[in-house]
Amino acid sequence: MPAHPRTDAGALPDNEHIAHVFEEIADLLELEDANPFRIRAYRNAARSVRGAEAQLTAQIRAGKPLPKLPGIGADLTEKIRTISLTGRCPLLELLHGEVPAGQIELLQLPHIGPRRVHQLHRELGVDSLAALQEALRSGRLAHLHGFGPRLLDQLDKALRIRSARERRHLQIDAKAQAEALLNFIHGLEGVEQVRVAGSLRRRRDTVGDLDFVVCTQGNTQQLMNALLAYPLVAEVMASGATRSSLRLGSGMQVDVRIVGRESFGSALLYLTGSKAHSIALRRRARTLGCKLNEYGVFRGAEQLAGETEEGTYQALGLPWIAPELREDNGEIAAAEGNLLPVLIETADLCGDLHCHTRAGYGRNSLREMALAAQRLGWEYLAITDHSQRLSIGHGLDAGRLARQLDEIDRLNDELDSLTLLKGCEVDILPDGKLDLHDSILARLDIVVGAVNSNLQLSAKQQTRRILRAMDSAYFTILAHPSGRLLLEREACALDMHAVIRHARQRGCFLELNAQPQRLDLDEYHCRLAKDEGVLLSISSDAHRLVDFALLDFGIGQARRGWLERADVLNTRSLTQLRELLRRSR
Ligand code: DGT
Ligand code: CA
Ligand code: CA
Repeated sequence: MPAHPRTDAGALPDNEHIAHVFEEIADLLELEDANPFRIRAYRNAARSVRGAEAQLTAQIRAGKPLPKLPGIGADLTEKIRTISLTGRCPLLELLHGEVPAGQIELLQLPHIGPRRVHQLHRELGVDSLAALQEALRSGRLAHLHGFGPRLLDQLDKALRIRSARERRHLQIDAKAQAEALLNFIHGLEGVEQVRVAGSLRRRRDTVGDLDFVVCTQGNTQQLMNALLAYPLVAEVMASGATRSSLRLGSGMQVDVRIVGRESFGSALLYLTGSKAHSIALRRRARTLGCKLNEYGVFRGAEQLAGETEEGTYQALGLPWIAPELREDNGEIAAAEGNLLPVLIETADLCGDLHCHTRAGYGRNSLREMALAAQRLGWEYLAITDHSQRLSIGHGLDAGRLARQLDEIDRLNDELDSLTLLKGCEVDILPDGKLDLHDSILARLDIVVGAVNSNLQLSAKQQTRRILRAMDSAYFTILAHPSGRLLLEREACALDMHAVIRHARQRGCFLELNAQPQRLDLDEYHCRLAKDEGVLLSISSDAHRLVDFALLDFGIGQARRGWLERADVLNTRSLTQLRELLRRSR
């Protein structure tokens, strides 16, 4: 599944996008008590567009006539044309102006359609998320007809995820904003050094706020004033000569500390955290008869360290500890015993085992993907477009996959240093069967099995489903194992430990999907897989050339999971990889 259904600037509206617009129109019309026939027309149109064989926007932009679609007359054709050419739909914008904003927000919750929004309004006067939350908490919601315990539970979960989203940010979004501000601070007069600290430096999957440490030997107040003039600052919440808190226009909060050279390392250590790691370090300092704070390590009045992080750790009798490990999960003991892992780096990767081309949901051709991978210096790239089930016009059936395999053979003859591997992202059906026949799977080097539907099964059913899929002789890698979408969808109920153990028995592998919205496996299960001796594939799940760069996020997560080069499948040479894949059969 594409992890990012977000619309990026410049992307063409695809059929899914158009269908979604029509569905939203139908929902809003229903909220307005519009004519039922009109509402139904938009619902039918959505279904029709979704089922279309061709991409409508591409047809229109190529000047071709639209194919005949059931239920799409002149008026809807005109709307499709407008959406395709401008990305906008005036009717939808009009409706957005008419329907109360709170009701639109309610509509975006899962399991809440127009009828329930009406009911909430009519019977409880609820027409905003806040009012719904209140009704849920006070127990009033439970009295409403049709709002059983299961639905209440689901709503509670959805509301909690929403409020988490308001507070936290994807690492990729935090990183972009941090880099822009970092550049700005770099350019200010008197700045000797500036570093990002906090959870972003520890490369956590989501980030609450940004933390910066700035080093100057000059006047701190002057520097702070210059810093607060950053054009994207929306609000200064607190400000002093050496520390400030501000909010950017995006809503992101930023904490800034300015320190002198003698304390830069200790301030960086302190603000990088985590809090638990800092507390453990301070305890250690005390047992050594010293004191650790953001200014340095002190014995009495004497400063032993503080200028650098290395020096600060050293004064505590420890080697430098990578930020990704600083969670008080055994890293201090490991450091003490000189047993810190040598963490994996992006340069250790020899290839990527999960990506998509234009034949599936991707944007680029097979050849373009291959050449980009070759330029990255990789030895191999596995092409893994979706299998038929996700299709609705897109997934590969056996025939189209077979043609792609022939194309891979031809390209492999042409390519110098890169080898394309034959793969497929195959749906794991609800009963645990794979979505393609063994006769075609047998022709593949890699079968990336994925749960892309029925994510709500019970833990027992979901676990059984996945173990069964792994039992296929052709199964090689379990894609995005938990199914979570950060800030959007929680992980499936699943006995991950059982999945990991089964992978070891079967000799197959789990994926660490590097899409910033997935980062799935999480760090905890990465470490568990390592301990159980199951290799992970750090995969980009690229849908376009630039997505290969997303592997960095996967590497960050892998490092948080203590992974070393040897723990990762795609650090192996092609020969070693082929041997491991052969053994998994
Ligand atoms: P976040 O922003 O929620 O993603 O997570 P962090 O880890 O960036 O947390 P944040 O921004 O509250 O604080 C940044 C670092 O500053 C934190 O990792 C440790 C340090 N810090 C903040 N408040 C305290 C505190 O009350 N005590 C201690 N020891 N350290 C703190
Ligand atoms: Ca922070
Ligand atoms: Ca902070």
